[in-house]
Amino acid sequence: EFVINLLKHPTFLNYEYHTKFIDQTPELFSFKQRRDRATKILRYIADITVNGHPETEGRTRPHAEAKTPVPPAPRTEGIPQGTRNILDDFGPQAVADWMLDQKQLLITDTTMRDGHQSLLATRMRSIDMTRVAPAYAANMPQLFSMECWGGATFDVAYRFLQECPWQRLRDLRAAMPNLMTQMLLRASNGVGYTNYPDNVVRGFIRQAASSGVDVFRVFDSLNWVENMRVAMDEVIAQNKVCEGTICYTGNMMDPDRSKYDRDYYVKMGKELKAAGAHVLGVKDMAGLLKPNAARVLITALKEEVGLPIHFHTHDTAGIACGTILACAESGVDAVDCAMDALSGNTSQATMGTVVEALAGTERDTGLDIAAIREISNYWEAVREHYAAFESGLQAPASEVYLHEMPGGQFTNLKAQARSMGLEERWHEVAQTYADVNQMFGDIVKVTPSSKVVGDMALMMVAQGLTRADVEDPKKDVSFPDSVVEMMKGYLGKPPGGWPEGIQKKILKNEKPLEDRPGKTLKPVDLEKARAEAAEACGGEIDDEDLMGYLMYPKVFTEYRLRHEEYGPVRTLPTPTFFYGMETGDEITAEIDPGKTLEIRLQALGETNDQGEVKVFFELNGQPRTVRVPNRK
Ligand code: BTN
Ligand code: 3PY
Ligand code: ZN
Repeated sequence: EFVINLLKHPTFLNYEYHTKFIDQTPELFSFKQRRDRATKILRYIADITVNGHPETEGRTRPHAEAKTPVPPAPRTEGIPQGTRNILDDFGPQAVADWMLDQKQLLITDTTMRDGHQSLLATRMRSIDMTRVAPAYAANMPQLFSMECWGGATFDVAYRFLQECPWQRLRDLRAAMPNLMTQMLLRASNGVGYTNYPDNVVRGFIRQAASSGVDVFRVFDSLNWVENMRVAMDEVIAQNKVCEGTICYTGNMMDPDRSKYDRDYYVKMGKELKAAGAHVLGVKDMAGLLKPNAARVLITALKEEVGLPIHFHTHDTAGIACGTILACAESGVDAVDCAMDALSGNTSQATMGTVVEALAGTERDTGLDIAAIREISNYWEAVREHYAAFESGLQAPASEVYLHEMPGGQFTNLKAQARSMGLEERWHEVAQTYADVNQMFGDIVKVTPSSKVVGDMALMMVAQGLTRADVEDPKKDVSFPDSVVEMMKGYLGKPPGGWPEGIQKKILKNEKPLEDRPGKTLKPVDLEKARAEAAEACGGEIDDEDLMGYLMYPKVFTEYRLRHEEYGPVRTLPTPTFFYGMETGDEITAEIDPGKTLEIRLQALGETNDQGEVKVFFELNGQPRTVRVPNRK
């Protein structure tokens, strides 16, 4: 073992060792048994088969007859040219110029990011995406971009799916070389829930660009442009498309809520243009923009800002297609849609419907409706396997205009309310969420500010507190940590600052930050962090891993330790990953290109005195036995 460790050590391999190398390299003496990857995967399957997957326990199971999703075949030979070719050959400004020159309404497919984030709690696994990616590349080359990364998908991949999000990105990039990939980036919050030091934000963007992101939709959860500059500058420096984004909130047509009116959005649009945005994003994360307001907003931004506009909305109230058509009439350049089978409700507008509605008009999208139907049929079959993560939401609801929750938060908050025993009081939670928003001064609510409002609302409903109770200077209230941190200025500040009364009550005598947090957060010593991560994970930390660790130290470390135990489980089919196998089942898992495991479950043994079960497999025709603890 010692010799093997020595021969594999990078320092040794690079001839960089010296006489003290053995004394100073303790990992040479760590002889933790290393199983091969096939054995690790068998252990995983055995464990899930015997004990179940914690994430699906007690949840709705997929239909027994749920079909295996079959991706559509390419409709042409070779890979047609797409937007990625413009970016690669001529750069991001050429992409923006090209957008302005188009008559057709350009469409971004959000299925692989916001679609499942908003409908299936972000639980879609990479294998279900990468299998259909070649069909997108071949059959839908007219798409503007594929939103397939960022937002909540980053930490959910590590945390719940036992996958590396960077690998997903590289695989999708390789499978769709002609389409621009797109990510959602929370500016200084990266893909996390709080501001990170500037060098971490920059390092993350650099890595994302090099691993395959082409379009960065950059937003700030309080619409504070000052807090978006570092992220935008780095995207621009990487020669990728910088979509500087306005978050839409409230109701711009309501004279009683004049804080966010036409002029507010135009001013922010101009600031984003001055900050270097190639494209102006309009992110209606809750689906609050109504068609009549959309005409006013898009017309104003087109006339007064002059950048190409990319519009994003949610169908929570059931009106997203209508709003998109109003935007299209008003000259919007690009819009977001989800493939039919993962659209509607808290997700995006239905792509096939928008394409049909515009067919033969001036803004005809140029997309092939038959190709859309085929790909959507694939997603329909995929969705069946995620029944455990469906929210049970039955219908669109105009209540969104009251609470203003983002589509990506709605079902999460509902699940959180359920876990606190507040499910019966959901409409009270919704009203309280609206009250908290007013108490905080009417703010933009989008990750992470939306999570803070949600935390506060749940706390108030659970403790029976009203807004008046919370605001009463004489009443003692213990605020959630996230609320205290937001009032300290750790997420930046909203236009006009925080309401003084509530801020003072929360902070007592502590002074809040006035500057953006990145101005005072100390840069992270990256090589020190890498060493710390390597120590915690017991293995090498590459640049992608380092960024995972910096965003989510605990989540990343736990992922890595589980990876050491269970191997590349991302290669398992989704039913196997969540439910294990039935006796007699046979599956395949491609652990490397061309290296495929054929796995058959032969039998399950009895539980022995030590509480262990023997699980009998056939692996590529050879019998293999694995023992796992029975925790049931
Ligand atoms: C860490 O890994 O050390 C930090 C993880 C922080 C994740 C935050 S906690 C609340 C919120 N909900 C999530 O699912 N993620 C974030
Ligand atoms: C995210 O930040 O994940 C969002 O989807 C915000 O809308
Ligand atoms: Zn969204």
